[in-house]
This record gives sequence, C-alpha cells and structure tokens, in this order.
Amino acid sequence: MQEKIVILTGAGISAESGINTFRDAGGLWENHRIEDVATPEAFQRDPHGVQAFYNRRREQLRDPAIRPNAAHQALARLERERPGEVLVITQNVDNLHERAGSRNVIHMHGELLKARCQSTDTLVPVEADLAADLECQVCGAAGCLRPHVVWFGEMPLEMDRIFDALAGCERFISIGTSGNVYPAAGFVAEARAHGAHTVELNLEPSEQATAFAEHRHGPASERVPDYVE
Ligand code: BJW
Repeated sequence: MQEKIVILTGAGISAESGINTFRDAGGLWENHRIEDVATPEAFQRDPHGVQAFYNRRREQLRDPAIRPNAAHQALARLERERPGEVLVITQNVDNLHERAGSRNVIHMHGELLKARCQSTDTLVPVEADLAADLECQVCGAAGCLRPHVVWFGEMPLEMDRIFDALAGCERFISIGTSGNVYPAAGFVAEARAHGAHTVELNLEPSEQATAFAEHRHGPASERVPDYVE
C-alpha cells in the first residue's frame, strides 16, 4: 500500500486525554530515571520494578476517564474519508488511536497492553497486571514475558515499512512529539528529502521545528481538527 499522508504522533496527542507525556513538566521522566525503567539493562537488573512501572501505566489506560480526544478522532475521520491514503505511525504505547477508529496504525515503540515471550517473540494480550515471575503461556517458562515496548538501545518496530511510507508520501504531519528521540526525530528530514510537504502540529516548536515547511502551534485537540478538516 502506498499512503499519501503519513502522520507521526507522540505523547502530546494523548496529553489532553489525561496521559502524561515524557519530557514536559510533570512528565514521566521527571519522576523516573530512564536508566531505571526504559532500558533492557534495567529490566534485567530489576524486572519487578520495571513491570510495576508498566503496570501502573496499564492501570491508568484502563481508567474509563482516559478516552480518545478530538485529535485522535479527527485522524480516524481522515482515514475513513480517504481510504488507503492515511498511515498513522505512533510512538505512543497507548491504544487511543485504535479506540478512536484509526485502523492503519504502526506502533513503532510497542503497545502497553501486549507482552512478548522472550523465547519465541510471540505477542500475548495483557488483561491484568503483568508479574515479573508469571509463567509464560507460550513457552511455559516463568519470567519469560516482557513488556512489548521498545526501550532505549532497541530497534523500533516495522522500520522497513515506515521508511517505504516516508519515501512515498506526499504529506508528512508530525503531532505532539518533542523530536528528541531517534529514529522518529529524523522522519521529517527523510520525508522532506523525498519531496513531501512537512507540517508540525505541536504545543510549541519542537527540537526538529526548523526541518518542517509549515507549523501550527497549540493544543492537539484544536490544531489537528483545524488542520485535517
Ligand atoms: C503537546 C501537548 C498537547 C504536550 N498538544 N502537543 C545520540 C544521537 C542520536 C541518537 C541517539 C544518540 N544516543 C542514543 C541514540 C538513540 C536513542 C535516542 O534517540 N536517544 C536520544 C534521547 C538522543 N534511540 C534509541 O535508542 C531507539 N532505538 C534506536 O535508535 O535503534 C537504532 C536505530 C537506528 C536507526 C534506525 C533504526 C534503529 C529506541 C528509542 C525507544 C524510545 N522509547 C520510549 C519508551 C517507550 C516505552 C514507554 O512508553 O515506556 O519511547 S522513550 C519515550 O520517548 C517514548 C516516546 O515514544 C519517545 C518520544 O517521546 P515523545 O512522544 O516525543 O514525548 P515527549 O514527552 O518528549 O514530547 C511531548 C511533546 O508534546 C512536547 O513537544 C510537547 O510540547 C507536546 N505537547 N502537550 C500538542 N496538548
């Protein structure tokens, strides 16, 4: 499939749904050190602590007050109106794009409500808390399930499909991401080098702001519907 519109989303699109971003004031990295919770070494050293961090975030995601906002809904509508033309690449591990109705979504940093068997790479849904010593339903070994998220130093998911989409799209829209984390932070340069029109929709100019041809700053729940409708 060759999508004409490629949209990269980050934590800012879910902020108004009540999910903390990482690097804003009060964000996740203010209360947790990356080296303690978001690296493969941290998981090896302290699987209970890392699982507890992700269990707290899963619990938050199950809170009925956490719902898709107008920005997620506008992207889902855009996909319905332009079938086959829209791809959402999200860095977010929440499921708010899907809950809003988006179907063509790549979770390049994984998904909070899935776990992965470390022996077979099989994905399993996580319905309740994930215990560090839980027996893995797939391989039978205890402690073999890890959160299905991409930590620092690990390869993000579906990169071939992403780079194909960036090379072939007409428009690249980045929403609610600080542009600090690679390879996602480099997508604007990649899309632009292949001739796409590039647009940043963010609360404030991101680290990559100068790489975009067009900018609209403000809350995603306002800027995204304004832009796509
Ligand atoms: C709003 C808003 C509202 C708020 N409306 N907007 C030196 C140079 C270059 C690279 C490296 C380097 N040293 C190391 C690296 C590589 C490293 C990296 O990038 N490090 C940097 C910190 C320098 N990257 C990696 O290790 C990645 N893997 C890798 O590179 O593999 C090799 C490779 C190379 C080339 C091709 C392919 C592969 C893996 C990165 C994994 C990131 N993982 C995390 C955790 C995921 C699991 C979890 O959720 O716990 O992903 S870290 C965290 O940051 C999370 C996010 O997805 C990611 C990005 O954050 P995001 O979404 O941008 O959030 P914030 O908080 O930063 O920004 C929010 C924005 O929203 C702000 O701008 C606000 O203003 C805005 N906002 N409210 C609109 N209402």
